[in-house]
Amino acid sequence: MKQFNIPELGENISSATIVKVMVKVGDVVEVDQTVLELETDKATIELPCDVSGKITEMKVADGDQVSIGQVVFTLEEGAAADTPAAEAPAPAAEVKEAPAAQEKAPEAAQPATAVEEEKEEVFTPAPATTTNPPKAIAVDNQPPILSNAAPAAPSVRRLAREIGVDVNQIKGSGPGGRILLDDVKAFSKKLHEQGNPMRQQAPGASAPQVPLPDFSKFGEITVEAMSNIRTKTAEHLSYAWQTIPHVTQFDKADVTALEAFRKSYAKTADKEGVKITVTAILVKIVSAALKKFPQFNASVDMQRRSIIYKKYVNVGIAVDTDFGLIVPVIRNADQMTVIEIAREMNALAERARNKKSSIADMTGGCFTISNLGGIGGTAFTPIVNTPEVAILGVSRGAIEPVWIDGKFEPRMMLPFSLSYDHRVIDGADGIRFLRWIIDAIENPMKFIVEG
Ligand code: CAO
Repeated sequence: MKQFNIPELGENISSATIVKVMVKVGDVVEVDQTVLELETDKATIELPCDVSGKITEMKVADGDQVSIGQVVFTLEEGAAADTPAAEAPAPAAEVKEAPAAQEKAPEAAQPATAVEEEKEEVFTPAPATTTNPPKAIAVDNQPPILSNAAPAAPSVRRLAREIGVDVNQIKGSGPGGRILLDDVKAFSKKLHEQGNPMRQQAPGASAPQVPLPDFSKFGEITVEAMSNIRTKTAEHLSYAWQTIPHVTQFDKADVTALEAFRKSYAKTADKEGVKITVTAILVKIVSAALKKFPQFNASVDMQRRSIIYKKYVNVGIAVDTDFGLIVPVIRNADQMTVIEIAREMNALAERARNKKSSIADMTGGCFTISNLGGIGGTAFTPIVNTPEVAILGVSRGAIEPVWIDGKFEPRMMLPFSLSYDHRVIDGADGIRFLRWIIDAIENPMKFIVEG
């Protein structure tokens, strides 16, 4: 009898949530067949099987929190499948059509008492969730401290999150101090009796739930459950917005010469099988800027009153996908040529859009670039991707009249919006950093000398 276990998913990843179990008891699985869709706080991953055989026992279900090494199912070698091909489980694409309903199913099917029996949750580090232990929240940008996680089942955490209660403030009445659903309800009631629902809000927790009006009174509506990625994005951005004092500075670079070069170089790049886009060039320049201005390649640890400076340069790229915003990371971008960056960026974006990102693709970022210019816009205020301390937004390049040597000249101008964490970066540094980037774009020779 063999078994399939949750493999290592990447550095600092100790657990994940099962979005979908794609096989069932009686199925014959092959090596490399996708058997689970897993989600960490960074990515959704389709997990291939590394063993083959007939599944004899399934030990997990949709929505379970699983840890590295945990047994997923057991198999018997060389046995025939129980189910004829026509009755085989729904293919991945079909299953994917109704993620929300599938995620909710196990919880809805269980009575409250059964939910209380759930297995102890192995808490997933997720910097943005309301389930962060209080100490972790106080640390601001730091990921939660695992050992401090309140003992509570996933359904209990979910209820707390949904009604805007910080589970870590609740004293559990269950065995070993375990927090039960009733504890959450009683805690919430007490807070409301005290007349200040805001008291339950730890820094970074999402806003308390204010009852919504019945919109259907005003017209037709449809209601969709949030996907896991959308939920995580919402929590992460709320956390960043509430903990980081944001400043955004705007400026423009004259990219006329850069655009002319891109056009002239297109054929050569073609031979390399890549397209040199503005984003790829920006990754290169930003990587050099991060070395020149280390306070932009940092994280804040308010608990220890310290700033962590990184000697490595990993640049995250915001990628727009059908299922939401994903930020894959180009590792050691400072050591790559623009061609290598372009190639890596394409590969990462493609994997992200096909839901094939690995954990390594999604972690370890130092700074993020969000280029919305391919779509449009003149400026925006990007939210810092905590625990990073700055993000560069790029809007649409356009030809503008620029006053040069006593006359207007048509120049291609690229707008930038740099947001940063004012706790560690002062305004003067912010504009120095942005001006250095613009200078490097406009004077590539200076960049070669200094960058
Ligand atoms: N101004 C004008 N044109 C731009 C531009 C800009 N700032 N940035 C890109 N373009 C152009 C490109 O040159 C290309 O045009 P051509 O096909 O004529 O050469 C076209 O727009 C498409 O570019 P691209 O998207 O294929 O390539 P990219 O490397 O510039 O960008 C990526 C890659 C992954 C950043 C982009 O595809 C993307 O997903 N952007 C959205 C990011 C996002 O969602 N940010 C929001 C985060 S906060 O919610």
